[in-house]
Amino acid sequence: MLKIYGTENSRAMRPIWTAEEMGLKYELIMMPFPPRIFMEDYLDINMLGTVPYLIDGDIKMTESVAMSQYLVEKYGPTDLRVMPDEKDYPSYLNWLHHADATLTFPQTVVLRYKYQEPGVADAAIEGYSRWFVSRLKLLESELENKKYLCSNRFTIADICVSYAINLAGLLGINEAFKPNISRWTEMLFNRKAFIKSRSYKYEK
Ligand SMILES: N[C@@H](CCC(=O)N[C@@H](CS)C(=O)NCC(=O)O)C(=O)O
Repeated sequence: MLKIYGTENSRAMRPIWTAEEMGLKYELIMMPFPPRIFMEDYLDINMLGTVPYLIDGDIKMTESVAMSQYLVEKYGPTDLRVMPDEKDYPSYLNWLHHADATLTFPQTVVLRYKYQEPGVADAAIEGYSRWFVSRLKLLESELENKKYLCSNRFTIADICVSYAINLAGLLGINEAFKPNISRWTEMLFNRKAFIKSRSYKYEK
């Protein structure tokens, strides 16, 4: 059976939310954060110590966006996927990559120096928060006249990109909540599958 390792509010929400939307059966292992410190055995499973980690038979994956993409492609058909013959396919690919490579990346620096190593690089918190917010220009303008990012329907592009806004809320980066982004995430974060994906907790 499909197995996902995660921690609360981490990027694991991307594959979990995707699996929930699709009604897939999966085993979820919730751990304390960061697992490389609080659950050292986890390094025997995923040598990077990062979450999420997905196992499906012989398949092992360490990238959250790729996991969402894998689930829709392997276990579809589903409207969550944009097909290569659709007009928005290149934009879909761009948003999937933008989600982690451009948006979540600066947030990782904020998380690290605000909560994991306070006092070590305080200036990076403010600098990388500002950098993240300035990178939201593209998303805010894309959502000007759109309900969803691609193909006029809810897809994993919405899941993967909006995770960064959820994280911004947790990190206290309130400037992220620009008008179009706020309207869009209010709708997305009311979905049953999102609420479920955020409800999973680590229990000792
Ligand atoms: N690009 C990877 C990044 C994975 C990653 O760095 N996850 C964070 C949590 S959201 C993590 O595991 N941090 C803890 C650590 O680095 O020890 C992805 O999208 O899954």
